[in-house]
Amino acid sequence: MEPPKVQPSMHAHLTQQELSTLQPIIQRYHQPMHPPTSAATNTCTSLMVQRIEAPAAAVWPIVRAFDRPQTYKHFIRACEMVDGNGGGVGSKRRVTVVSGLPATTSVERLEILDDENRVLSFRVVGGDHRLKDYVSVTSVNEVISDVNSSEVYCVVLESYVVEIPEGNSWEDTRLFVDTIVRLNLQNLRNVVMANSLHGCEGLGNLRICDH
Ligand code: A8S
Repeated sequence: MEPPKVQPSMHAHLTQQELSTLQPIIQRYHQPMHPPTSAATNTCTSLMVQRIEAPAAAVWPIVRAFDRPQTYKHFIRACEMVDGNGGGVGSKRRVTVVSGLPATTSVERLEILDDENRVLSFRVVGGDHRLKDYVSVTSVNEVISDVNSSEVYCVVLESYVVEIPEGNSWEDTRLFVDTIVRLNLQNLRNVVMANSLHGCEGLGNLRICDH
């Protein structure tokens, strides 16, 4: 089965207002998802969209913290830096995933950390799992509300390219990875919402308090 092209289905989920803001970012960071090589037939790509009712200043610090993915990523139990401190391209981290997955660890290299456009990208370079050559790009985009122009919210985009593991189909791979990414992005929204509720930043701990 021919993999569907990313663009039309994705655009269907975005409003005109969002699209005009996001177009340059999509073209620059989320578009080169179909590498023009023969290997392309063996890769799976996708793009996920998550809206968060908060300004980028509340979302980007969480996403950009390459050394602390467990703040919002669902299946990550621990993270240690194995090269650099996460502040620049080339830093590497080793994440340990929770049990029950077909994986234990993943070694990941920071490929893009762009504070101006709020874009982070990493590549899987090792570890014990089945997602070879996984590369993702996450961008945090602030959009002006078309209901009330003094309000802003975020559209977080996450695209990925991954090699289809031997013995798996394109559909299996896409379902597996889309599910992980969707959960991560939903959790990111929950963390941002919990932070704004408690007037604190970057912690992501939901605490019960009486004020
Ligand atoms: C991310 C995205 C993904 C992480 C996958 C897709 C992973 O950490 C998990 C299970 C695996 O089988 C592969 O942004 C791997 O982290 C949760 C260990 C890489």
